[in-house]
Amino acid sequence: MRLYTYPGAPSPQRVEWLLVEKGIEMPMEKVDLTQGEHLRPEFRAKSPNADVPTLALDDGTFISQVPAICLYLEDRFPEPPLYGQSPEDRARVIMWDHLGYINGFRAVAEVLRNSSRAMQGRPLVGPHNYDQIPALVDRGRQRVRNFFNDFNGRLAQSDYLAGDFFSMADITGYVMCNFARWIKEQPGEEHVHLRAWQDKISQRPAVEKVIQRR
Ligand SMILES: N[C@@H](CCC(=O)N[C@@H](CS)C(=O)NCC(=O)O)C(=O)O
Repeated sequence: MRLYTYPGAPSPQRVEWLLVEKGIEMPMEKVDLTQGEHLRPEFRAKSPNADVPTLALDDGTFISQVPAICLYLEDRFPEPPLYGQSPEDRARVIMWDHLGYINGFRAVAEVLRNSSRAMQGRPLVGPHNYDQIPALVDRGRQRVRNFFNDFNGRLAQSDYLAGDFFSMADITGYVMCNFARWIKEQPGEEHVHLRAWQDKISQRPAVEKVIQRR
């Protein structure tokens, strides 16, 4: 197997973190997003949405999209589990993982990609170009603050996002809180539960290897 990645970008970080937790080693190949390498035909043949991470299997199959890659690796390398122990656990992990993606990642990206000059024409990930919509920047910032509020509320009730065990949902939630720094947003004093959870998760060795490495 081989992972196509871009170090420091939030979506690849989710998969790289899973690899560290499970002790899986594989070659990594950098796709330089700043040079548009992901939009070239050679890479688009591997990743239909022209995005990283993308996993190449030894039989020549390519899998893109973080949830598809992570669930594949969970099934192939079940220990330690990152989707819990039961069908109900798995469903709750996928639910909170997806909420971290849509309300965390997509909100930060809405701000970043509609305001950055470097991302002109690229407000949405994928093979197609669009115009930026500057009016989305303020709304995106509100969405990021609501993400912090809502996840703080969840963590007031639960030790980890999906229940009483560490999971892929915590990886995604933590990566997205960190991604928010790119637009100078961070949980505030009022987000007591979210910050306590961040402190707890930041003790994991994977954080130093994957998040603080850049
Ligand atoms: N929905 C995708 C999102 C992947 C994604 O957004 N990847 C970003 C890096 S974080 C990317 O490849 N961006 C390419 C671009 O900016 O055009 C997934 O879950 O894998």
